[in-house]
Amino acid sequence: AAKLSPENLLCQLRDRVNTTMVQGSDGPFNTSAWQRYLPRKSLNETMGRLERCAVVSSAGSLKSSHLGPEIDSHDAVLRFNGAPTRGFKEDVGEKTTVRLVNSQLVTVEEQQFLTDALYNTGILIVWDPAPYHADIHEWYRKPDYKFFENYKLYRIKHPEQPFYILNPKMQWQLWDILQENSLEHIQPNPPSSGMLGIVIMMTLCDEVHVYEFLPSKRQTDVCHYYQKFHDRACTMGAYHPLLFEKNLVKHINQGTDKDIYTHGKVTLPGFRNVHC
Ligand code: NCC
Repeated sequence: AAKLSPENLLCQLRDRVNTTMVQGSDGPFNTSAWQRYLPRKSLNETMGRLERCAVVSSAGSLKSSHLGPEIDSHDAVLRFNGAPTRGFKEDVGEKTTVRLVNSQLVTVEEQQFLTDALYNTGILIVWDPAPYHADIHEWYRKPDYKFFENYKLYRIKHPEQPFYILNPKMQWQLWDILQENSLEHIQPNPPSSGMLGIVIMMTLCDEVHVYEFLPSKRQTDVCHYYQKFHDRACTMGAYHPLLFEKNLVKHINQGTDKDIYTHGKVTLPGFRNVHC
């Protein structure tokens, strides 16, 4: 695989990754039973036009970063899964515009998705690992986690909070680009929530700053900034092709290496600002 130039790679991402949310007109969701649950407005309409956006990874290296005020200065902030802000404002900020959660979190009882108030702010998006390039019907019959029931329960409990289901096709469109631009064979598992969230924000915003996805000088084996748990795989990847995701993001970074080293900060253009 020949490495593409950063400009070319951005064009590939812009043109081949179709980031959409499941809509009432999509295949198996095209029933009156589903119409009541899916948000009426598109994600674009709900979010409006955004200039500067931040994506905050959950990495342990955010601890003692003092990045909170900088993160909160953005028009919109995306966070992942159960990453809290309460008690961590100083390092990660307190604004949450979008929270991207995986289907395991929504499904598994112990995660308390239906009851923890952490999930009640901002726009929610859930994604589920679909079989490689499966069509939406096949995925609907066999999701990785059976999250649909809890999705509906959450919607009944919080009807005013926008809550989208990420169309599963985008994860493999993105994976194909990761594979084409890597010298090694990548295991056929979908990209991490982190990588998906970055691409979602690139579709919505003029400019995206990503924090501690590429680790700074604070790099640590501590998995999350909000837990004591140590595991190297959190940063390097085990199930998800994290290392390949990070190489790709490094390649298209428009910020400086110093920004990565001191702030764990990457600057990416929104797709509106990518001209091919
Ligand atoms: O840990 P997780 O990810 O929720 O982290 C969100 C994203 O932040 C980036 N990250 C995280 C830690 C770290 N040290 N370095 C990082 O770069 C990654 O991009 C990551 O995607 C996930 O991707 O959904 C994941 O979810 C967890 C877990 O399911 C949720 O936290 C809910 O409890 C997975 N962990 C386990 O299943 C044990 C993780 O593998 C992937």
